[in-house]
Amino acid sequence: MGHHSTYGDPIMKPLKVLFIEPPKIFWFLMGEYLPPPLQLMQLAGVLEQEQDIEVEIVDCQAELLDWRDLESHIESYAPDVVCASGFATCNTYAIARTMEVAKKVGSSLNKEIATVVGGSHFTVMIDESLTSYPEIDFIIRGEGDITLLELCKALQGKKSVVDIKGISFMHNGGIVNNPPRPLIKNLDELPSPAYHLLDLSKYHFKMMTDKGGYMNIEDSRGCQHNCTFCSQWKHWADPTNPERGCWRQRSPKRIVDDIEYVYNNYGVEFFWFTGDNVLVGDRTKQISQEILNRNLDIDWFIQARVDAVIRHQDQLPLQKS
Ligand code: B12
Repeated sequence: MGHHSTYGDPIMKPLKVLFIEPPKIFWFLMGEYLPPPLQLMQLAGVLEQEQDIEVEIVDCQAELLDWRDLESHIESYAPDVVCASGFATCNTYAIARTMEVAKKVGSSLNKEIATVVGGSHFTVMIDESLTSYPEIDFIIRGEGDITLLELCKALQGKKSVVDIKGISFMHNGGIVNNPPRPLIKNLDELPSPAYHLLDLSKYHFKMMTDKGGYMNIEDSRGCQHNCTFCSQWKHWADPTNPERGCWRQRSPKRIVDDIEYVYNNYGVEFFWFTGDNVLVGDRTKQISQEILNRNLDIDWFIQARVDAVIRHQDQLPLQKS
């Protein structure tokens, strides 16, 4: 693959970033399913807006690639940066192994690949992760969109890593935790996920629906509650008030714009909302209305606290229709 870019400074080679969903052990609990790696598509959507960054995603699950295939893929794409998501703890070893492979390939090309991880697991397990897995160069804590973009700029030599809020890394044998990054105020300002970087016809969730395809849709980040058993509100808490939940939403219009785009362009008919407590106010009513107005024949799945379901039971028939 060439390095040619039609944009930007023709002399400067674009930074090549490879997002990897590693080979995983099949998780039987949810029946036959293959989930789309939304976090990678979301982060890629932000990076691909930059003219001097080139982005690719490889989903080893969807493409049926084993570790050896992944190694050849990294070798042939020859990225400068490799990223993977530790959104669930059960994937940690697979992520560490991915970074180990990337470092191995990097050295064979006589060039070291920078390895970056993020997600809810790594955000809370910084010390253990950086000391147990020296193949991980950077952990991005919490909200990753802008932090990863800034880290890429630093790797291009346009910024210093010291100034990047929300990252942790090893330096001179010690762990450096840069200050936390303030949250994005308006989630509608983020670009849509880079859907076109994956073959969306591969994803499905048979146990949930007879409808075709499967896509995760971000409707909100965080939660207004502080349940003692849950890690999610902490993951998305405002760093200036870390002991309280913080809930930010995308507008119903933006959410349904993404649904409509994926439905029209890829024929996907099943959508899993990523929010932890989706039933708040009359928001789901507005989302249902948008879906009905646009004649989208889809199934959508939401998660909500039981008290919210009882409080908003009047909205349920509209969601079903
Ligand atoms: C959709 C979803 C699923 C889907 C699909 C997941 C997928 N992509 O494959 C399904 C239903 C398949 C699923 C399965 C499971 N899930 Co789940 N899931 C979610 C849910 C609701 C949304 C995830 C999402 O897409 N969010 C939107 C994205 C954009 O947010 P994000 O992942 O946090 O990413 C942002 C940052 O964290 C960060 N970031 C994340 N990764 C990276 C990587 C890099 C390089 C960088 C820079 C930044 C970065 O930047 C992103 C943008 O800001 C979350 C809860 C939640 N609200 O997030 C639980 C959640 C991730 N799931 C969880 C769990 C436990 C599971 C299961 C183990 C459940 C089970 N017992 O079977 C399985 C694991 C399956 C597997 N083997 O991977 C836990 C993980 C907790 C933990 N520490 O382990 C969560 C947090 C729920 C919870 N409340 O506890 N899940």
